[in-house]
Amino acid sequence: MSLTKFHITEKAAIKEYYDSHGYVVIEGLLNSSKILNFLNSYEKIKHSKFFVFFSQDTHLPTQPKLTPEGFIENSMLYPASLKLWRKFALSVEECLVDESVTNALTILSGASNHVMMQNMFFDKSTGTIEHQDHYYLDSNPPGQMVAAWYSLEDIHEDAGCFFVLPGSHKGKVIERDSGSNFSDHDTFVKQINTLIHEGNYEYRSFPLKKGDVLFWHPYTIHGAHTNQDPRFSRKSLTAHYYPAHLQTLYSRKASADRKTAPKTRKTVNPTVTILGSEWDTYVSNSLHYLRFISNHLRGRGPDYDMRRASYSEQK
Ligand SMILES: O=C(O)CCC(=O)C(=O)O
Ligand SMILES: [Fe+2]
Repeated sequence: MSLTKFHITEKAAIKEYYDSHGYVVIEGLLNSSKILNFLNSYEKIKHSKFFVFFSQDTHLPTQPKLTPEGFIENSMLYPASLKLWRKFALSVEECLVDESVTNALTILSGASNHVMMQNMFFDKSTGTIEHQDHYYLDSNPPGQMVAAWYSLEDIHEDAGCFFVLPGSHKGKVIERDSGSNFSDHDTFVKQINTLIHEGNYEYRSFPLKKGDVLFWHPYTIHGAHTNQDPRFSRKSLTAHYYPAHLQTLYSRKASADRKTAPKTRKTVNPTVTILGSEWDTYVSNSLHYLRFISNHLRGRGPDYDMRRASYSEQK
């Protein structure tokens, strides 16, 4: 099936498609020199004995484990905050705040300034379970966050493609009990499966081309298929942004009570900041090392897991 893609100049059509389907693809949005710069710095860190990152799929601090084909098994959470690895973190940031991307965000959100609240890197598909991002993070008022999935290579159909369930953003939204610290995650996974069953939604997969970017709504159900052929990587970045005049949902109670704006840091693009101060990035990056060692000594497991292989009833 051919995929509908837009050019960044088709502003009205982009917004209309996003509002009605809950996602939109803009082709060739990210230029290849930024992608190349990222891939070069990635090749360096992935072979480092000292590189520790927080794994997005298993929710644990991890060292790169390479497949026989040379791809990192785990996905990275917050690669733009790994400031102990400056060049790598900067190369991620330069992709995620590219002017072409912020132009697209403005078309979708109507805002001229945005805050990036999360980012991820996948070398290969980790088979992400079906979910609505709203359960994990969103803007406050909710529903205004915009997520983006960046294709860093031509993605093969068997690479474990990212997928969305078009129109699912218009259905029921599953809320998180914000005090639960994700202890209701298993219930959430079941509730999403019920929604999919009841809504009889189509799964639309995206074997996108290098530089294409897919934007989706925080209520849209999405995930990724399991890799079907270990020769194919699925190099991709993702990021979640909210309009700068709004707040974040589920923000820590203390800062919500004080009504203080969350700390943010500047980026190379004046219209985007990133949640968390410069100092926070060094602290969190250093904590990955401490937690990595302490988990190793205590045999501690994750709070929750994003891989479909960990949920036996998932396909
Ligand atoms: O790329 C994936 O496998 C999942 C990414 C995702 O769900 C997200 O960034 O919100
Ligand atoms: Fe997601």
